[in-house]
Amino acid sequence: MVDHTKKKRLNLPFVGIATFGKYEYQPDWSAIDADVAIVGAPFDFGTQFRAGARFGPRSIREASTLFSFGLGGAYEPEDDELYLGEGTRIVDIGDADIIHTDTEQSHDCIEEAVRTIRAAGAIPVVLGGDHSVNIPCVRAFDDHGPIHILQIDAHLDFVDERHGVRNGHGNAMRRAAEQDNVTGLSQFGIRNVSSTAKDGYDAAREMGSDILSVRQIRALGLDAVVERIPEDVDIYLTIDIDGFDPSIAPGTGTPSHGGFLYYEVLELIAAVAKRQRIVGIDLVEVAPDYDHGNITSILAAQLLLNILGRMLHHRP
Ligand SMILES: [Mn+2]
Repeated sequence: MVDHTKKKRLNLPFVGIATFGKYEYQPDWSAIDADVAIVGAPFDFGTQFRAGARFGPRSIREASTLFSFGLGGAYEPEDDELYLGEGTRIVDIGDADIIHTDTEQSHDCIEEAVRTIRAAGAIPVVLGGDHSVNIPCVRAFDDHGPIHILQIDAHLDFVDERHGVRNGHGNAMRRAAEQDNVTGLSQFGIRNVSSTAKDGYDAAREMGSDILSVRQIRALGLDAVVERIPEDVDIYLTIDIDGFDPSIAPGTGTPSHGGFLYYEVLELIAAVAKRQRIVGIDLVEVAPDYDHGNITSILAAQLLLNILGRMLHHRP
């Protein structure tokens, strides 16, 4: 009989505790020592249609184990490059605390998590949660130099207020645009009806936003689209999973047909990561209970790991 106590564990993706990518769990937020720190923001009281994104972080973590075969990194035959190889310093610090019914306290906890990661010198990657979690994330960058927001989304999320609500998932990009160090926004994938009315689009354009639909991006082509993003500024990336087509991302609260496919978004972000610094990321609106095949969470995990691989590989 083989003595398994002496054997190195194979540790297949379905074995063990599901941290993000099966990277180390660091529950001590005063001891973050990494290039990238993952934190969950399981908050969905900002939704105006189907809730459920509070279960996004757990679902994305579980899906992300698929990409943790322990092969010493992710070899990409198309690029002939090894991404996330030995020496990759990614940690999962768990979740921000969430206080039921209380948006302000919950957002404060998310902001504190992002500030803590930044103070440790790591790049924060936030797993939502609905898109309102972007509000405390961008706020936590208020002492950073100029940043440009790159948003992948079906919806503009540029509502000023509705019935006094200013921090729901339809307000996020408006709050970001109001912040002093946010110099502009690229809002890509925008289509169809959402909470933002025409006045919101007018305000966004006035406040420095470049709005492109999926069809406009396809007509322009990748290079022309990348050229439209200012080059001399750090990028904060916010990815709403509903920017993708519901045929590949059904597990979300407000699906909108006519969305992006996987490589359209990965190639765009990879080109940006090659050119300039991406200083923070949130990926939001994965609501896994609407998708029993879990392809939405797998998409989220695959996209994030491939973005991180390219960011760390091309790091200036
Ligand atoms: Mn959104």
